[in-house]
Amino acid sequence: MPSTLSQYLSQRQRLVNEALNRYLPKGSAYPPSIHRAVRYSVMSSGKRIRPILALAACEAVGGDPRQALAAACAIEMIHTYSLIHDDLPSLDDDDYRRGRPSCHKRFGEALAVLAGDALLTRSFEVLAQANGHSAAVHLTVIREIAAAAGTNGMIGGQVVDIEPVRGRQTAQRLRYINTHKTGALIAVSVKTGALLGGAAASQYRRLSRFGERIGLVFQIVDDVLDGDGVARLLGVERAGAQAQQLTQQAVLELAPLGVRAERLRQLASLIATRTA
Ligand code: GRG
Repeated sequence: MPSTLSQYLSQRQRLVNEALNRYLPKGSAYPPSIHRAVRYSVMSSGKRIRPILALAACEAVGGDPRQALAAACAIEMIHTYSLIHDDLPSLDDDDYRRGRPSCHKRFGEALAVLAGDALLTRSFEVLAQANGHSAAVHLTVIREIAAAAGTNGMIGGQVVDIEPVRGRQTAQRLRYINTHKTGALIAVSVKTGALLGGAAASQYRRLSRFGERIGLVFQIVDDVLDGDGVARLLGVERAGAQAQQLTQQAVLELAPLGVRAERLRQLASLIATRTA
């Protein structure tokens, strides 16, 4: 392994940030207000965990990470749109995001709604332009990402999350929220990298299971950090143990991929042990 994990993460964040900068309209492009709002939210201190997972999954099946770069950026655009909309007064009403005022606090509510819409639209424009793959792979990637972002994925999870709970919260309902609201976009990041790296069918199945598990771990850890969701239902200790067990199961899926999957193993452990 040529570099430490933290060097690898910085190098990958730089690669993703440079590509995002290229894929987004310039701040001066007409009408500048929306492009400034879009750039303000995207070009901030996000960890870029989803695009980095996509690039690592591409490498894990022997692909060149550049093959997955455009799609990885498209996923980060969708993620950023979800954060902008989630922060709106009608949803979480958050004043701060990524260490600075949220998009609607800085640009007003109307532009924040439109910035989210613009990012979702731009992400599919970038996906449709990404070349160098067969039409079949290209279409599968677009379909998988759309499904992960829609009502059978992130939006579905968000809707169940905001609905009032009638009676007792159940583990089944929380599992749905966690696998859909946050898990789906993380899982599809891994699937996208695998598809664009030319994964064989068995590798794709294994990486899909890996992605689904670490996607769920990501949200369980979020719940543990916030004392919310699964952590409130099961207690912090049992929720933590569940996250650990899922991470072990996820990493076991990578065994046949050998050393090429080492970064994915490290990313899984980072997701399981993150403290922020
Ligand atoms: C409103 C369309 C819509 C969807 C909302 C994913 C989501 C669904 C909302 C995000 C709200 C949230 C804070 C969820 C908890 C988990 C999560 C996605 C945290 C933020 O992701 P990180 O930690 O953030 O990867 P950075 O800033 O590093 O990109």
